[in-house]
Amino acid sequence: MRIFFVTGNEAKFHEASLVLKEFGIELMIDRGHRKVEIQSDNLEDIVSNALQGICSDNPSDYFVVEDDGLFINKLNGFPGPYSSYVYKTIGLTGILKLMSGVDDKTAYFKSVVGLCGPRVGIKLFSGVVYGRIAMEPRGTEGFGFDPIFIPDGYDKTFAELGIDIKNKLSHRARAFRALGNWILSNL
Ligand code: ITT
Ligand code: NA
Repeated sequence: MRIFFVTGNEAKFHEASLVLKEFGIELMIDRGHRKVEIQSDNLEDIVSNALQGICSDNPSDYFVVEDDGLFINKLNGFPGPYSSYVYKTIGLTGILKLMSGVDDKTAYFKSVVGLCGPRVGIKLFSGVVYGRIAMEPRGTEGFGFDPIFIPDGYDKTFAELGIDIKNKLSHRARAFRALGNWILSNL
């Protein structure tokens, strides 16, 4: 089975394809379609809306869209659904500044993955990884907020741990594993 992943983020694509490979599912990157993102504080709404347009135009193919957020507890879940914008504007240093002097550094990543296609309609899957914000950026692997996120059970950031460990426990790996399991038992 072949699925198109509509994303502009090659690193997300790479991580997701390694996970779906475990299920014998081939993921192809789709740079042609646009993931139209509505303004919403809900990752699920963003994903279903983005999928609707794509799938009604291409009813015989399978498509996946993913939206993520980094939710920092002491900041009431900020940046959450605004993570992409916040990453591009204030960036890692901006987040670290907001967190300086804050004792509770706990945070989590959430991924919502949506699938649409024949015999599916729209199905949503999610994954979460809990952890904390680092004191300073560390590590060179990964992307986005990886240099400042330390998953529970580790003392290193995702950017230090690398893709093999990240893909065992990340929000994305968990959401795509849920997708893979659903496909194996339903399609
Ligand atoms: P799409 O084209 O798929 O939308 P994107 O990079 O815009 O790709 P999102 O809007 O889903 O992705 O992601 C929101 C932000 O969260 C974005 O700035 C990423 O850098 C960051 N992010 C998402 N997953 C991450 C991960 O696994 N590690 C670090 N940062 C991540
Ligand atoms: Na995005």
